[in-house]
Amino acid sequence: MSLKKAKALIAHSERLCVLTGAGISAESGLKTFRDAGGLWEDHPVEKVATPEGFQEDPELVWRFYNARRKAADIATPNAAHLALARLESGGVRKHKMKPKSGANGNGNGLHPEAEAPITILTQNIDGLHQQAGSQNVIELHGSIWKVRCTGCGLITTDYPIEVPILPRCEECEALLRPHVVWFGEALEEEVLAAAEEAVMACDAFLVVGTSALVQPAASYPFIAARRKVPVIEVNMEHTTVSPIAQFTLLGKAGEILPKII
Ligand code: BV8
Ligand code: ZN
Repeated sequence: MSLKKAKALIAHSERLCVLTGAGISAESGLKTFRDAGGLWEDHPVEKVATPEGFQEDPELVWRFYNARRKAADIATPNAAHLALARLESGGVRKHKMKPKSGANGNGNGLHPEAEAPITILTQNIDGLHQQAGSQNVIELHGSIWKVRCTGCGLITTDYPIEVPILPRCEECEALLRPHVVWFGEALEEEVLAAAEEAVMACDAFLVVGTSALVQPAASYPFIAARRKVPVIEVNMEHTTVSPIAQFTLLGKAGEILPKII
């Protein structure tokens, strides 16, 4: 029953906002953070995903991110990523996406069309949504494929899968770091603004594969619910979002999303 209702809600939404987390990439073979054996358990968070950790041991951090770059390089989009890309391309719905203007080449749709039928806010840094063909993707926490100079801020995307350790900037010799948002670091202003615009403009909100523990991403479904926008959750378990969701569809995203899209 809720599958049918969820499907109808999505089919009739004019502007769907989708928040995705590590769970949507699990069926692509990428480990999630918190499930048993998740990534964090191999490394304490403060050692590999904080600026202090990088300061203390940049080699350990680069080894951690190189391992994830290798895993992300092997991974391919799964049925859940592909279903969201199909939804956006209008393959399954009446509206056609207006030709996108302004989205910058690196797939971070930072100037989403306000009336875009779908905006994906992803906490993932693996790039699988873009690889699946989704255009309107906002990478809340950056991208594993981008490397940023700690000195001059130069961002490059053409490093080999395994970044030579320790990488230094060709321009200013400073140390390079993954262009991702670590704990205790602020998300980029324009990312926050674009995300908030999408959450405030949506008329339906889909949450897929996230434990919804990390702020500010976890706040978005709650903001939508406060706007009386229906929230649909797809997860293997109940989360903090479940009490405010119209439905929590329990199961694998790769099986459920193709059914409701
Ligand atoms: C900020 C990028 C402020 C890097 C990530 C106390 C102390 C210190 C900080 C805080 C604190 N309280 C709050 C904070 C803020 C902190 C925070 O929220 N901490 C939490 C842990 C309490 N947030 C921050 O620090 C953020 N910045 O607040 O800045 C500020 C303002 C101004 C100036 C300075 C600072 C920045 C947070 C970003 C951190 N970076 N990632 C990288 O990836 O390496 S977070 C990282 O973890 C992910 O991006 C993601 O956000 C999170 C993992 O969560 P999930 O994606 O949900 O994955 P998880 O494993 O948890 O869950 C998987 C789910 O999928 C499960 O529910 C599972 O059931 C489900 N699932 C599994 N398989 C499937 C499935 N579902 C469907 N199908 C399947 N097949
Ligand atoms: Zn530099």
